[in-house]
Amino acid sequence: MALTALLSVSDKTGILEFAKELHALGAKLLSTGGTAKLLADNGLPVTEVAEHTGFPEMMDGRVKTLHPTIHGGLLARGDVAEHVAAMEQHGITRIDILAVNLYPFEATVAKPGCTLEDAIENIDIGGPAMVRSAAKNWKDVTVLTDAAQYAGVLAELKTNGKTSDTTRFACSVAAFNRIAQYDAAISNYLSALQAGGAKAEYPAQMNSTFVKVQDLRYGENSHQSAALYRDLFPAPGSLVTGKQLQGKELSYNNIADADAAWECVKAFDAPACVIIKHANPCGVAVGANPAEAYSKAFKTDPTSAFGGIIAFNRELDGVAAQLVAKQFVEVLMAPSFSAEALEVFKSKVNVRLLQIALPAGGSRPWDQGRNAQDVKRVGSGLLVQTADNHFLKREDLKVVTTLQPTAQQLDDLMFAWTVAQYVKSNAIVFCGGGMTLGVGAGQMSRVDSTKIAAIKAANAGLALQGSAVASDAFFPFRDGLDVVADAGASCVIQPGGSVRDEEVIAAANERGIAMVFTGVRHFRH
Ligand code: 93A
Repeated sequence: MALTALLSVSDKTGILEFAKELHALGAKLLSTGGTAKLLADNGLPVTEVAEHTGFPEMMDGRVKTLHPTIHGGLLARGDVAEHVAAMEQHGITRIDILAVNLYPFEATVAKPGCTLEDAIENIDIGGPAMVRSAAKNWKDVTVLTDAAQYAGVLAELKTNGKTSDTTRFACSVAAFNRIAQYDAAISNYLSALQAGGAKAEYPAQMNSTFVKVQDLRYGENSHQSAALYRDLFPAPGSLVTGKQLQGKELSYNNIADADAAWECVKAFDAPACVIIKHANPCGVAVGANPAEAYSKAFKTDPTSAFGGIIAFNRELDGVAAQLVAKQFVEVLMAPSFSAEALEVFKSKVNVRLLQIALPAGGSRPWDQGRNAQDVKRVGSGLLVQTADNHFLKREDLKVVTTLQPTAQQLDDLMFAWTVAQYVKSNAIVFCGGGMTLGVGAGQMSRVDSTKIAAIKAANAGLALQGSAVASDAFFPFRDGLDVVADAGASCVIQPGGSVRDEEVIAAANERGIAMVFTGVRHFRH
């Protein structure tokens, strides 16, 4: 029996070609006003929904497809005699294929100056209703909500005359995902408006739809249950786009640490290696190749590196793999692994190898592969903010001391600042020669972070004499500056902006330190 396809799309991309192919397969085409016109103008035989239902489109198109002839055709089960009888009795034709994309609500409200009236008129009612009917009845109906699905469905129809259960179910899931996303956009827009208006330049409304990736064995601790969710449309280069090549199942803490490692390593142009323990970098370095970067990163804190999570922004080659294999590693991440590297870890079956493609254009296009928003749960609420995607350029630096930093010092300062962005506050990061020398993280006092960084450097046998130091936020008093000077720093990078900046600058001048201000801070809690 010939198929019936209902096509009703706002975005007409690819629909004409799709309709032509369906027609060639003998399908009967039904369509709403604008879509029907496009098909008819291109010589395709198409029946308007209004003609099919015997009911005109009305109320500015608000009522087009909301009719039992349409919904009966989408919802009737082929395997229930009563449904089939009802179709016959009421002259309802089964609709086998439904292609719908919705009124462009998201694009409309994203336009500057969009009025409430514009937004309301772009809330699609009939489209989602049809999509829901078809998606519910996925055993009988193939529902397409994205032009990217057209080709695959056509190929199946050509080969088998019908789509497979697997395809129809996948289409149904995609359809419900799209509706959830669409409804969330409407609800968020209207709620933000009610809450006093959304600031257009501050896109921090929650607008993500999440889908479950997997249950995890447990959460941060074994008495907590946990699961991983991902954005419906994950950013290229983000953690959840990764593929695990081998090893034990990733745990909750593995995933959290892997994310910290991946975000940090992506921030470097040169071959880099980041070692993470408990969400903080305990070694970061750049080098001529992954092996050199790893050797340097490991030197920062060999004790903490034990059982660490290690990320590279270059293919992990055999040489680097041999070095890494000498230590206990939980998770190893890279954009790719050479055959030799895979061979090295083949026998270490517990080591989790995670392959994640870098965003197109390499590691640095900052806006790629990063979250637009950060979300934190608070008692019965959510804190939402735009993510800390500020990346410093050299020309943004302001030298505030009499002593100017040398070119080498500037390199070290930029490196230290990049690392500090990924260290929990209060963050103090001593660096030199493209590697971390001492990292002080997560202390309630900046002075204590500094002392800890110095102790760790001493434990690792690393000298801080002549080092560059980054502080994620300003020094409120000169004591912090004195402590970094005592530790051996020769130059400092910090945001500035304290009421006592003058006192801190004077201290730097007195101690013979070159200091630059960034004008931005990187609290990370
Ligand atoms: O205004 S609606 O909510 N009422 C409807 O009954 C209805 N049926 C389909 N919007 C409705 N649609 C939508 O019209 C579809 O979701 C699609 O986005 C659009 C296609 O209209 P046209 O074919 O006239 O361009």
